[in-house]
Amino acid sequence: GDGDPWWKDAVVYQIYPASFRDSNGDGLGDIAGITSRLDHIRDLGATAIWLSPIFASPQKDMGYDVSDYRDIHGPYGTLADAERLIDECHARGLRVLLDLVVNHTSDQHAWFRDSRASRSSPRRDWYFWRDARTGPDGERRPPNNWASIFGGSAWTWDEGSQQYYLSLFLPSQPDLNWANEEMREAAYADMEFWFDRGADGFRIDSMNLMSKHPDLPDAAVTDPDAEFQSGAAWFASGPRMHEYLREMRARVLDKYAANGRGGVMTVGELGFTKDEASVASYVAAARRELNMVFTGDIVDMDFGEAHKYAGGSPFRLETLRGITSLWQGAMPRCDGWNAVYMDNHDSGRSLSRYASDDPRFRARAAKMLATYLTTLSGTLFLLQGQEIGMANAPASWGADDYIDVEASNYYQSVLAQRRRERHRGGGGGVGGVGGVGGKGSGRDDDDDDDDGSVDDVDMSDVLAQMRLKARDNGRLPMQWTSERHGGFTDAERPWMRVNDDYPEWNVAAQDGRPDSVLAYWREALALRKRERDVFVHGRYDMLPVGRSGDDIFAYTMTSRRCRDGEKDGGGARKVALVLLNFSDGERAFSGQEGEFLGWNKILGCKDTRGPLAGEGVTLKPYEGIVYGNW
Ligand code: ISL
Repeated sequence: GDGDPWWKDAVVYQIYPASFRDSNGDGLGDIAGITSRLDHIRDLGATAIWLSPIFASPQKDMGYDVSDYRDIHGPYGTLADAERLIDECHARGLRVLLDLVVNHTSDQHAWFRDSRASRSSPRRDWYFWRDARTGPDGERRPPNNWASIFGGSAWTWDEGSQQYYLSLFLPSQPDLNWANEEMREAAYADMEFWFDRGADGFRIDSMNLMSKHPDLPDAAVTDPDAEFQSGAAWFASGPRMHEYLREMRARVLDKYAANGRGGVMTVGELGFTKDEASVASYVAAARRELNMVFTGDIVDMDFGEAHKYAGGSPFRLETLRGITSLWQGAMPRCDGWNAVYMDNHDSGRSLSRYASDDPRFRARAAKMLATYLTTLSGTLFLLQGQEIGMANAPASWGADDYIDVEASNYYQSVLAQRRRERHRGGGGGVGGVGGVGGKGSGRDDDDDDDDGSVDDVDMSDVLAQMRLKARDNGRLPMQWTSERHGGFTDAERPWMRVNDDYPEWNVAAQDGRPDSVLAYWREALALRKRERDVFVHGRYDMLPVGRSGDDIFAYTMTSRRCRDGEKDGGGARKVALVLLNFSDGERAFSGQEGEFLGWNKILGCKDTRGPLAGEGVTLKPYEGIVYGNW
């Protein structure tokens, strides 16, 4: 209402189709399984779903390698199943976002098959083809020194046509050339295909990689030990990026403004560029590009300097405060809009990384993070399982239990490097191996033990990083019941191992229990909806650390409107005080000179007290509380 577009108030529930619910007993989640559990999503208080890719795909990167955007991955179901899912969502007031993966396709897509067929193919220019360079010994070298995001060179040699093609992710994910207008038109037509079937918007994968610098120049050498270098300066946010987005907006998105459901939305995945001005350049309303972006800086907070898994930086509340304050402040300044989230399918769970999944603290920590997310201004995104406090895989899991390409490739490249070093007789030499290693290689897992040690080299440090950040963690099957495999599947074996903790941590065990994480999320989302002027659309102000203490994140959210019925010239607004204890000890908070005195507790664990008294409040480990001045 109030003239706000629907997507500003949306609570988007991300579904990872392979891991949500298996309806036909083949061990893999599917579309009918999703449709069967929509009531759970609606009852939670979500208002939209985002489906990670469901399209036809050889699944080399779990569907982020699409071979036909107008068809469904066979094991997930049919086009009719997808249409029924969309209808069933709409019948429950849920909108549907699909995942638009058009920076690249699968190498099995008809477009790429055509493109690779010959140098004179009409679609040759839909991808990036370049001649080889010649190395010092006359050997064939890639056209530039860019590293693939998944390891190795960003270029793949094509024997048939004797040229390299650009593949920033896997060799089986060739990058599309958006400079080609026909290519763009084909992508727009596929978007329309889904809007015509009721889709309400897209999450746009690797959005700002769609324009590269046309010369594809060599990258500066930032890692002298690595064979290939990050080319992000040349392949991210290239010169035509904004032109493409405006064209997409005018040519496709605006046409669906009158779709009967308030139009369609976009959220772009923004990588590598995170400064305020460039984010604003994508989302400032007047620019008519995207509605919002995922900036990625919270998800990346604990990545290592040289590589996600190479060491890493432990969680620092100071960093989270800074990121939160930056974007909460920046979006009102540019008339843009935030995408508020901490979890997605590309890393570990925030509960395990930034709070605690220790059984002593887990439930309270999950509620505390829910308190953080549900009180901020923006469109809220949560990942399936977050609503019941699902956690990362346990430390007892071995390297073989991680099956995603990203961590597996990294693990194998470090293993190979350490073996080389060992056999050369050199000790030491651990750490970053950025771009080295076989990409897309199969796993060499013959001598891995369950504790992650292999017989000749110690890999426990890498395994510890995977335990925190491997993408597998965000992709573990949904835990519905205490039955075998958490009620995710009736098959003997799920496609991916279910977390060991499912007998205790599942939807059925929490449903109807007022002190559960699930009940807390429902309550928090109901509060967010009821007090949308305070939270969704409110003004954020951080309390200085000097007043909150190092371990408490404290901020206020102030309603954008004056309180109903106030006659005093409109000075009085609703204000909420949010207190989040990110430590495993008790922490005291008190206002200054009577500030916040008598404010009522409006959200918090059942056993916390309120209203806020003169002597302040002592927060339990990982406790979150919200007080209101009403
Ligand atoms: O996963 C990452 C870090 O762990 C990112 O670097 C990620 O690869 C990047 O954000 C792009 O992600 C998206 O496109 C990829 C796909 O593998 C991811 O799942 C997707 O979210 C390629 O399509």
